[in-house]
Amino acid sequence: MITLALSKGRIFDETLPLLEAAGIRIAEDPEKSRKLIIGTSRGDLRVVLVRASDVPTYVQFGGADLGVAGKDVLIEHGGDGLYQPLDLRIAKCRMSVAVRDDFDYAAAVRQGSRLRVATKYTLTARQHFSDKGVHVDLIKLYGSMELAPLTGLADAIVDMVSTGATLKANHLLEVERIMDISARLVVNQAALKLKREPLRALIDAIATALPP
Ligand code: PRT
Ligand code: MG
Repeated sequence: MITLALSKGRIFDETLPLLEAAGIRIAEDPEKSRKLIIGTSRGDLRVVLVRASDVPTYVQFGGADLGVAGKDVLIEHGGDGLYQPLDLRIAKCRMSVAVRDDFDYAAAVRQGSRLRVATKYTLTARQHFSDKGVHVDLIKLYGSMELAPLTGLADAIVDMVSTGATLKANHLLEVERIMDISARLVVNQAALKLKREPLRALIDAIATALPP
């Protein structure tokens, strides 16, 4: 049996067409069912539904043989024990720095001010500001980063931006793009040895299903 870890929402929705192109159909709609383990049209493949940030952990420790996770999540996880054979080029967005539209970020950086930055992505944020030589106090949040500058919790946030609509609706401005983000296929390295044939075949089928 091969176990594939996916998270509900955009990762599931955007992985589905790739699986279908590889000839694999998923037995149930996770938004309608409460099941956490779902079968597929292939008897030897099942899907487990986990939190997006838990996908690398499931794959690392063998709770799943492979999974789909955003580059943002993989950087914060560290990638230990994970083989990353494919950039699936799905769930695309960018990781950016944003501030209130009335905050002069350039001036604050020029003056060498110490900035308070709220984010879920503390490793990436620390690296980014250290590369720029900007001193920051990081505040770890787990959701709704956009609220932090509006309430005075932070001067800036590091978060994912896709259309920019969320920033705009909250009077925030994207002031720096840190990196482009997309979702990757991650595979447990031990499973790749033990289940070499079926895993290789599945990885190849997904690779072939990727749009050019
Ligand atoms: O929701 P949960 O806490 O369980 O986990 P999650 O938020 O990490 O999961 P999910 O499903 O929201 O995101 C899974 C992955 O999708 C992320 O790890 C990213 O790699 C990728 N992705 C792609 C995004 C976005 N686009 C995105 N737009 N993740 C989050 N967003 C959020 C962003 O944080 C912001 O709040 O959408 C908002 C901005 O969107 P726009 O379109 O208004 O700019
Ligand atoms: Mg989310």
